[in-house]
Amino acid sequence: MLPQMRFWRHMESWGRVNLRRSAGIGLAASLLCACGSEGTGSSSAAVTAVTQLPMTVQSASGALTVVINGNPSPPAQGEDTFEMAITDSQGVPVTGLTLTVVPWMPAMGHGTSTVPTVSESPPGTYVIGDVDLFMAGVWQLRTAISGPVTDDVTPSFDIP
Ligand SMILES: [Cu+2]
Repeated sequence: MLPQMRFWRHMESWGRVNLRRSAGIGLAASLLCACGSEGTGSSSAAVTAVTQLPMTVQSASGALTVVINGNPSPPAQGEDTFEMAITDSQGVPVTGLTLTVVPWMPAMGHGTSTVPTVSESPPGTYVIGDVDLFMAGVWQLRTAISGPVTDDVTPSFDIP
C-alpha cells in the first residue's frame, strides 16, 4: 500500500511540474504576442496615429499648438510634404523656429536615409519636404524645436 501511494504522489507532483512548465511557455508566448501587437502602434498609449489631415497636436511641454497639413492629403506611401502651423498659448504664430525633423517608424526602429528639408513660410508655418515614407505603417515625425522656444512634438501617421 505505501509504495503504491508514494508512486501516485510522485506522478501527481510530476504532472503539476509539467503543467506549470507548459503554463509558463504559454505565458511567455502571450507576452511576445503582446509586444508584437504593441509594435504596430495600434495600442500605443503615448501617440495616436491618424490617417486624415489636418491634425492638431500639442508640443511635449503643452506650450505650442501644431496644426499639420500635408501633400498628398491624407499622407501616402512615398515622398510627402508636410506643413506645421505653430502657435503659442495665445494663438499667435511662432516665427523664427528651427525644426529638426526625423521621420521614424517606431514598430521597426528605423528612419529614412533622406533628411527632410525645413523652411518657414512666415508667419509660423513650417514646410517640411522630402519626407520619404517608404513603407506602409505607422510613422512619426520626431520634431525637435529650437530657437526662441525649445520644445518637441511627435505627430504620428498611419500610412496605408
Ligand atoms: Cu519599416
